[in-house]
Amino acid sequence: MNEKIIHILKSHKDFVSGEEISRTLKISRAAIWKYIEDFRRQGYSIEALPRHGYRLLASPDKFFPWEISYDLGTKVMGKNIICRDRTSSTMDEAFQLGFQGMPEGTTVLAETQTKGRGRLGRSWVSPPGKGIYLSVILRPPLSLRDVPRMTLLSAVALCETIGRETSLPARIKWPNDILINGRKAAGILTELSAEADRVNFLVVGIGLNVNTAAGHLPAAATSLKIETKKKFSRTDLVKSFLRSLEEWCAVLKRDGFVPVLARWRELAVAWGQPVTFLEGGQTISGQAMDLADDGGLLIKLNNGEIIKKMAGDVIFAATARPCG
Ligand code: BT5
Repeated sequence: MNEKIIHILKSHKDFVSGEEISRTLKISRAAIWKYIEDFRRQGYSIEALPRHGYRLLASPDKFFPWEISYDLGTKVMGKNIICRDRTSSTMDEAFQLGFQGMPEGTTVLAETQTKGRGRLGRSWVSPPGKGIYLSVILRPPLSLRDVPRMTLLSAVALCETIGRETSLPARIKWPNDILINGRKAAGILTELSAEADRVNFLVVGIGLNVNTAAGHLPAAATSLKIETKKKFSRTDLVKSFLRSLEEWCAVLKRDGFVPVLARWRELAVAWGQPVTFLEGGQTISGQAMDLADDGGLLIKLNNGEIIKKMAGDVIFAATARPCG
Protein backbone atom coordinates (compact mmCIF):
# COMPACT_ATOMS: atom_id res chain seq x y z
CA MET A 1 0.00 0.00 0.00
CA ASN A 2 2.93 2.34 0.77
CA GLU A 3 4.09 1.91 -2.80
CA LYS A 4 0.67 2.58 -4.28
CA ILE A 5 0.09 5.76 -2.26
CA ILE A 6 3.53 7.23 -2.99
CA HIS A 7 3.18 6.41 -6.68
CA ILE A 8 -0.17 8.21 -6.83
CA LEU A 9 1.33 11.26 -5.10
CA LYS A 10 4.34 11.21 -7.39
CA SER A 11 2.25 10.96 -10.53
CA HIS A 12 0.31 14.14 -9.57
CA LYS A 13 2.38 17.28 -9.82
CA ASP A 14 -0.37 19.13 -7.94
CA PHE A 15 -2.82 18.13 -5.21
CA VAL A 16 -4.64 14.83 -5.36
CA SER A 17 -7.80 14.52 -3.30
CA GLY A 18 -8.17 12.04 -0.47
CA GLU A 19 -11.38 10.95 -2.17
CA GLU A 20 -9.55 10.04 -5.37
CA ILE A 21 -6.89 8.05 -3.52
CA SER A 22 -9.59 6.36 -1.47
CA ARG A 23 -11.55 5.44 -4.60
CA THR A 24 -8.50 4.19 -6.49
CA LEU A 25 -7.09 2.09 -3.67
CA LYS A 26 -10.37 1.14 -1.98
CA ILE A 27 -9.24 2.23 1.47
CA SER A 28 -10.81 4.72 3.88
CA ARG A 29 -9.70 8.34 4.08
CA ALA A 30 -8.76 7.78 7.71
CA ALA A 31 -6.41 4.99 6.59
CA ILE A 32 -4.85 7.28 3.99
CA TRP A 33 -4.22 9.89 6.66
CA LYS A 34 -2.40 7.29 8.75
CA TYR A 35 -0.16 6.40 5.82
CA ILE A 36 0.54 10.08 5.19
CA GLU A 37 1.55 10.55 8.83
CA ASP A 38 3.85 7.53 8.53
CA PHE A 39 5.47 8.94 5.41
CA ARG A 40 6.05 12.25 7.16
CA ARG A 41 7.73 10.43 10.03
CA GLN A 42 10.03 8.82 7.46
CA GLY A 43 11.08 12.23 6.18
CA TYR A 44 8.61 12.94 3.38
CA SER A 45 7.29 16.47 3.07
CA ILE A 46 3.60 16.17 2.15
CA GLU A 47 1.24 19.13 2.17
CA ALA A 48 -2.34 18.42 3.28
CA LEU A 49 -5.07 20.99 2.63
CA PRO A 50 -8.80 20.66 3.31
CA ARG A 51 -10.80 20.46 0.04
CA HIS A 52 -7.57 20.07 -1.97
CA GLY A 53 -6.07 16.86 -0.66
CA TYR A 54 -2.40 15.93 -0.59
CA ARG A 55 0.63 17.18 -2.43
CA LEU A 56 4.09 15.63 -2.31
CA LEU A 57 6.67 18.38 -1.84
CA ALA A 58 9.88 16.45 -1.22
CA SER A 59 11.12 12.92 -0.69
CA PRO A 60 13.89 12.07 1.80
CA ASP A 61 17.38 11.18 0.61
CA LYS A 62 16.95 7.56 1.59
CA PHE A 63 16.40 4.23 -0.14
CA PHE A 64 12.82 2.98 -0.15
CA PRO A 65 11.51 0.17 -2.38
CA TRP A 66 8.64 2.37 -3.60
CA GLU A 67 11.09 5.12 -4.63
CA ILE A 68 13.20 2.71 -6.67
CA SER A 69 10.17 1.05 -8.25
CA TYR A 70 8.54 4.31 -9.37
CA ASP A 71 8.84 4.54 -13.15
CA LEU A 72 11.64 1.96 -13.09
CA GLY A 73 10.47 0.30 -16.28
CA THR A 74 12.52 -2.89 -15.97
CA LYS A 75 11.13 -6.38 -16.38
CA VAL A 76 13.53 -8.23 -14.08
CA MET A 77 16.11 -6.05 -12.34
CA GLY A 78 14.89 -4.50 -9.11
CA LYS A 79 11.48 -6.17 -9.25
CA ASN A 80 12.04 -7.22 -5.63
CA ILE A 81 13.83 -4.59 -3.59
CA ILE A 82 14.94 -4.84 0.01
CA CYS A 83 16.20 -1.65 1.66
CA ARG A 84 18.07 -1.73 4.95
CA ASP A 85 19.25 1.10 7.16
CA ARG A 86 22.21 -0.98 8.20
CA THR A 87 23.52 -4.43 7.40
CA SER A 88 26.75 -6.36 7.72
CA SER A 89 27.04 -6.60 3.93
CA THR A 90 24.41 -6.47 1.21
CA MET A 91 26.24 -9.53 -0.22
CA ASP A 92 25.30 -11.58 2.85
CA GLU A 93 21.65 -10.60 2.60
CA ALA A 94 21.50 -11.25 -1.14
CA PHE A 95 23.06 -14.68 -0.63
CA GLN A 96 20.45 -15.60 1.96
CA LEU A 97 17.72 -14.54 -0.46
CA GLY A 98 19.39 -16.41 -3.30
CA PHE A 99 19.42 -19.61 -1.28
CA GLN A 100 15.75 -19.05 -0.46
CA GLY A 101 15.11 -19.08 -4.20
CA MET A 102 14.38 -15.39 -4.76
CA PRO A 103 14.31 -14.61 -8.48
CA GLU A 104 16.89 -12.97 -10.68
CA GLY A 105 16.95 -9.21 -10.26
CA THR A 106 16.21 -9.25 -6.53
CA THR A 107 18.13 -6.27 -5.17
CA VAL A 108 19.37 -5.44 -1.69
CA LEU A 109 20.33 -1.88 -0.78
CA ALA A 110 21.72 -0.50 2.45
CA GLU A 111 22.34 2.96 3.84
CA THR A 112 25.48 1.63 5.48
CA GLN A 113 27.39 -1.63 5.92
CA THR A 114 29.28 -2.66 9.02
CA LYS A 115 31.31 -5.29 7.16
CA GLY A 116 31.24 -4.13 3.55
CA ARG A 117 33.72 -6.23 1.61
CA GLY A 118 35.89 -6.15 -1.47
CA ARG A 119 37.88 -8.99 -3.01
CA LEU A 120 40.32 -11.18 -1.07
CA GLY A 121 38.97 -10.22 2.34
CA ARG A 122 39.50 -6.50 1.80
CA SER A 123 36.95 -4.11 3.25
CA TRP A 124 34.68 -1.62 1.54
CA VAL A 125 34.31 1.66 3.39
CA SER A 126 30.56 2.38 3.56
CA PRO A 127 29.76 5.77 5.18
CA PRO A 128 26.03 6.04 6.03
CA GLY A 129 23.55 7.80 3.77
CA LYS A 130 26.08 8.93 1.17
CA GLY A 131 26.88 6.00 -1.05
CA ILE A 132 25.22 3.17 -2.91
CA TYR A 133 25.76 -0.28 -1.46
CA LEU A 134 23.81 -2.65 -3.64
CA SER A 135 23.75 -6.37 -4.36
CA VAL A 136 21.69 -7.97 -7.08
CA ILE A 137 20.95 -11.65 -7.65
CA LEU A 138 21.59 -12.92 -11.18
CA ARG A 139 20.77 -16.36 -12.49
CA PRO A 140 22.48 -16.46 -15.89
CA PRO A 141 22.89 -19.79 -17.67
CA LEU A 142 26.68 -19.64 -17.40
CA SER A 143 29.38 -22.14 -16.66
CA LEU A 144 31.84 -21.37 -13.86
CA ARG A 145 34.49 -20.46 -16.42
CA ASP A 146 32.36 -17.62 -17.76
CA VAL A 147 31.54 -16.00 -14.43
CA PRO A 148 34.28 -13.29 -14.63
CA ARG A 149 32.42 -11.97 -17.65
CA MET A 150 29.52 -10.91 -15.42
CA THR A 151 31.89 -8.62 -13.53
CA LEU A 152 32.86 -7.04 -16.83
CA LEU A 153 29.23 -6.71 -17.89
CA SER A 154 28.32 -5.08 -14.57
CA ALA A 155 31.28 -2.71 -14.89
CA VAL A 156 30.04 -1.62 -18.32
CA ALA A 157 26.54 -1.04 -16.93
CA LEU A 158 27.84 0.95 -13.97
CA CYS A 159 30.36 2.96 -15.97
CA GLU A 160 27.72 3.94 -18.52
CA THR A 161 25.32 4.85 -15.71
CA ILE A 162 27.81 7.23 -14.13
CA GLY A 163 28.62 8.80 -17.50
CA ARG A 164 24.94 9.23 -18.37
CA GLU A 165 23.83 10.61 -15.00
CA THR A 166 26.79 12.89 -14.24
CA SER A 167 28.67 13.47 -17.52
CA LEU A 168 31.86 12.56 -15.63
CA PRO A 169 34.55 10.66 -17.56
CA ALA A 170 34.11 7.33 -15.74
CA ARG A 171 36.50 4.60 -16.87
CA ILE A 172 36.94 0.94 -15.99
CA LYS A 173 40.15 -0.36 -14.51
CA TRP A 174 40.55 -4.10 -14.83
CA PRO A 175 38.83 -6.02 -13.50
CA ASN A 176 36.36 -4.34 -11.21
CA ASP A 177 37.14 -0.69 -10.45
CA ILE A 178 35.48 2.41 -11.80
CA LEU A 179 37.83 5.36 -11.85
CA ILE A 180 37.07 9.02 -12.32
CA ASN A 181 40.08 11.16 -13.14
CA GLY A 182 42.34 8.36 -11.94
CA ARG A 183 40.65 7.82 -8.57
CA LYS A 184 38.42 4.96 -7.51
CA ALA A 185 34.75 5.94 -7.29
CA ALA A 186 33.24 2.46 -7.36
CA GLY A 187 34.07 -1.20 -7.03
CA ILE A 188 32.29 -4.33 -8.16
CA LEU A 189 32.34 -7.68 -6.45
CA THR A 190 30.96 -10.89 -7.97
CA GLU A 191 30.39 -13.89 -5.75
CA LEU A 192 28.59 -17.10 -6.57
CA SER A 193 26.89 -20.20 -5.35
CA ALA A 194 27.80 -23.19 -7.49
CA GLU A 195 27.70 -26.97 -7.54
CA ALA A 196 30.23 -28.81 -9.65
CA ASP A 197 30.38 -26.75 -12.86
CA ARG A 198 26.86 -25.38 -12.51
CA VAL A 199 26.22 -21.83 -11.29
CA ASN A 200 23.17 -21.70 -9.02
CA PHE A 201 23.21 -17.95 -8.83
CA LEU A 202 25.56 -14.99 -8.76
CA VAL A 203 25.49 -11.95 -6.57
CA VAL A 204 26.91 -8.79 -8.09
CA GLY A 205 27.77 -6.14 -5.51
CA ILE A 206 28.22 -2.48 -6.36
CA GLY A 207 29.77 0.09 -4.06
CA LEU A 208 29.57 3.63 -5.45
CA ASN A 209 30.68 6.77 -3.64
CA VAL A 210 27.99 9.29 -4.48
CA ASN A 211 27.74 12.21 -2.06
CA THR A 212 30.60 11.07 0.15
CA ALA A 213 33.13 13.61 1.45
CA ALA A 214 36.86 12.95 0.99
CA GLY A 215 37.41 12.69 4.75
CA HIS A 216 35.22 9.59 4.89
CA LEU A 217 37.01 7.71 2.11
CA PRO A 218 40.39 6.01 1.60
CA ALA A 219 43.11 8.27 0.18
CA ALA A 220 42.97 6.99 -3.43
CA ALA A 221 39.17 7.22 -3.61
CA THR A 222 36.79 9.81 -4.93
CA SER A 223 33.04 10.38 -5.09
CA LEU A 224 30.67 11.91 -7.62
CA LYS A 225 30.26 14.90 -5.32
CA ILE A 226 34.00 15.41 -4.88
CA GLU A 227 34.39 15.43 -8.67
CA THR A 228 31.48 17.74 -9.48
CA LYS A 229 30.79 19.70 -6.25
CA LYS A 230 27.19 18.62 -6.83
CA LYS A 231 24.88 16.32 -4.91
CA PHE A 232 23.22 13.45 -6.78
CA SER A 233 20.06 11.46 -6.14
CA ARG A 234 21.21 8.00 -5.10
CA THR A 235 17.77 6.65 -5.97
CA ASP A 236 17.99 7.96 -9.56
CA LEU A 237 21.45 6.43 -9.91
CA VAL A 238 20.24 3.05 -8.65
CA LYS A 239 17.32 3.10 -11.09
CA SER A 240 19.57 4.05 -13.95
CA PHE A 241 22.01 1.26 -13.05
CA LEU A 242 19.26 -1.38 -12.84
CA ARG A 243 17.99 -0.36 -16.29
CA SER A 244 21.49 -0.47 -17.69
CA LEU A 245 22.16 -3.87 -16.14
CA GLU A 246 18.96 -5.22 -17.63
CA GLU A 247 19.83 -3.85 -21.06
CA TRP A 248 23.31 -5.37 -21.01
CA CYS A 249 22.00 -8.72 -19.77
CA ALA A 250 19.59 -8.64 -22.72
CA VAL A 251 22.49 -7.90 -25.09
CA LEU A 252 24.39 -10.84 -23.61
CA LYS A 253 21.43 -13.15 -24.08
CA ARG A 254 20.77 -11.99 -27.64
CA ASP A 255 24.25 -11.42 -29.07
CA GLY A 256 26.66 -13.12 -26.68
CA PHE A 257 29.70 -11.56 -25.01
CA VAL A 258 31.31 -9.98 -28.06
CA PRO A 259 29.45 -6.63 -27.80
CA VAL A 260 29.93 -6.54 -24.01
CA LEU A 261 33.66 -7.04 -24.38
CA ALA A 262 33.82 -4.44 -27.14
CA ARG A 263 32.11 -1.85 -24.96
CA TRP A 264 34.30 -2.80 -22.00
CA ARG A 265 37.42 -2.21 -24.10
CA GLU A 266 36.16 1.23 -25.12
CA LEU A 267 35.51 2.24 -21.52
CA ALA A 268 38.69 0.82 -20.03
CA VAL A 269 41.81 2.73 -19.02
CA ALA A 270 45.35 1.45 -19.21
CA TRP A 271 45.79 0.09 -22.73
CA GLY A 272 49.44 0.41 -23.65
CA GLN A 273 50.33 1.87 -20.26
CA PRO A 274 53.16 0.51 -18.13
CA VAL A 275 51.63 -1.32 -15.17
CA THR A 276 52.65 -3.36 -12.19
CA PHE A 277 50.53 -6.42 -11.61
CA LEU A 278 50.06 -7.84 -8.13
CA GLU A 279 48.86 -11.35 -7.46
CA GLY A 280 49.22 -13.32 -4.24
CA GLY A 281 52.23 -11.28 -3.06
CA GLN A 282 53.95 -11.53 -6.48
CA THR A 283 54.74 -8.50 -8.62
CA ILE A 284 54.99 -8.43 -12.41
CA SER A 285 55.91 -5.39 -14.50
CA GLY A 286 54.79 -4.89 -18.06
CA GLN A 287 52.35 -3.21 -20.36
CA ALA A 288 48.55 -3.69 -20.22
CA MET A 289 47.81 -4.86 -23.76
CA ASP A 290 44.20 -5.95 -24.09
CA LEU A 291 41.30 -7.84 -22.68
CA ALA A 292 41.17 -11.54 -23.55
CA ASP A 293 37.85 -12.92 -24.75
CA ASP A 294 37.32 -14.71 -21.46
CA GLY A 295 37.77 -11.47 -19.48
CA GLY A 296 41.43 -12.02 -18.55
CA LEU A 297 44.01 -9.24 -18.81
CA LEU A 298 46.80 -9.61 -21.36
CA ILE A 299 50.09 -8.19 -20.16
CA LYS A 300 53.23 -7.80 -22.28
CA LEU A 301 56.23 -8.49 -20.08
CA ASN A 302 59.44 -6.51 -20.43
CA ASN A 303 60.96 -9.49 -22.32
CA GLY A 304 58.20 -9.28 -24.92
CA GLU A 305 56.26 -12.34 -23.75
CA ILE A 306 52.48 -11.90 -23.46
CA ILE A 307 50.77 -13.49 -20.46
CA LYS A 308 47.16 -13.64 -19.35
CA LYS A 309 45.96 -12.94 -15.82
CA MET A 310 42.50 -13.82 -14.52
CA ALA A 311 42.78 -12.32 -11.02
CA GLY A 312 44.87 -9.70 -9.29
CA ASP A 313 45.40 -5.96 -9.01
CA VAL A 314 46.76 -3.48 -11.50
CA ILE A 315 48.84 -0.48 -10.47
CA PHE A 316 49.62 2.22 -12.99
CA ALA A 317 53.33 2.82 -13.03
CA ALA A 318 52.77 6.41 -14.22
CA THR A 319 50.99 7.42 -11.02
CA ALA A 320 52.32 4.69 -8.73
CA ARG A 321 48.93 4.85 -7.08
CA PRO A 322 47.24 1.58 -6.18
CA CYS A 323 43.64 2.07 -7.07
CA GLY A 324 42.38 -1.25 -5.83
C1 BT5 B 1 36.12 -3.90 -4.74
O1 BT5 B 1 37.02 -4.74 -4.14
O2 BT5 B 1 36.37 -2.85 -5.28
C2 BT5 B 1 34.67 -4.37 -4.65
C3 BT5 B 1 33.87 -3.52 -3.73
C4 BT5 B 1 32.44 -3.95 -3.69
C5 BT5 B 1 31.65 -3.24 -2.62
C6 BT5 B 1 30.20 -3.55 -2.67
S1 BT5 B 1 29.25 -2.51 -1.62
C7 BT5 B 1 27.86 -3.48 -1.85
C8 BT5 B 1 28.35 -4.92 -1.79
N1 BT5 B 1 28.41 -5.36 -0.42
C9 BT5 B 1 29.66 -5.61 -0.03
O3 BT5 B 1 29.99 -6.02 1.10
N2 BT5 B 1 30.51 -5.41 -1.06
C10 BT5 B 1 29.81 -4.97 -2.25
P1 BT5 B 1 38.60 -4.59 -4.27
O4 BT5 B 1 39.01 -4.51 -5.70
O5 BT5 B 1 39.14 -5.69 -3.45
O6 BT5 B 1 38.91 -3.20 -3.60
C11 BT5 B 1 38.90 -3.01 -2.21
C12 BT5 B 1 39.83 -1.84 -1.93
O7 BT5 B 1 39.20 -0.61 -2.37
C13 BT5 B 1 40.13 -1.62 -0.46
O8 BT5 B 1 41.21 -2.42 -0.05
C14 BT5 B 1 40.46 -0.13 -0.41
O9 BT5 B 1 41.77 0.10 -0.84
C15 BT5 B 1 39.56 0.45 -1.50
N3 BT5 B 1 38.30 0.98 -0.93
C16 BT5 B 1 37.62 0.58 0.17
N4 BT5 B 1 36.50 1.29 0.32
C17 BT5 B 1 36.45 2.17 -0.71
C18 BT5 B 1 35.54 3.17 -1.11
N5 BT5 B 1 34.42 3.42 -0.44
N6 BT5 B 1 35.84 3.88 -2.23
C19 BT5 B 1 36.95 3.63 -2.95
N7 BT5 B 1 37.86 2.71 -2.61
C20 BT5 B 1 37.62 1.97 -1.51
